[in-house]
Amino acid sequence: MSKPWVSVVIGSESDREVMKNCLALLDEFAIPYEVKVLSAHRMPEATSNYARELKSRGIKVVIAGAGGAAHLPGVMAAHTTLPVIGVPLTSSLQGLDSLYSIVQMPSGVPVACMALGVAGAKNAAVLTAQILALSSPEIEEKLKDYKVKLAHGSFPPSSH
Ligand code: RP5
Repeated sequence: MSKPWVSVVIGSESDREVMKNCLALLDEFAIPYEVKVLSAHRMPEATSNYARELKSRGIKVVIAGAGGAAHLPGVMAAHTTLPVIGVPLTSSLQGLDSLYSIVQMPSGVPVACMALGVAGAKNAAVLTAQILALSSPEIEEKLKDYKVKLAHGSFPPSSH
């Protein structure tokens, strides 16, 4: 297996089911990734240590999915200069708590906030591919194929 380019961090095992939609698309784009379960509040030191080391390990993009107060993407962004894509997951308050936590990052520490749930999980993979395609003609080709498949209904653009 090649060295991962993408870190997919989830706040709990309970987030994995929805985030599988993200992993499936990363596989489709042949983007090497690793998945880590890290809670920013239950495992604060492990989370910050992991975030700090990502760049030196060759990771290029971070995807962080979390529910509830959903501070995980923001904590990752606090500890790295890599782009962080946040996926708000529904665990309470219909996911509005997660959405607001991720989208409303204070000035200076951005997180690219996706849609809630499955649509956001998928879009996180597509946005990651678009970032990586800037320096990878292979991924650019796969993105073009993906858009053709989308147009033909092979990947129905589900919103949930
Ligand atoms: C967050 O709290 C996780 O991202 C998850 O979405 C939510 C619930 O976590 P568990 O109580 O299922 O571990 O930290």
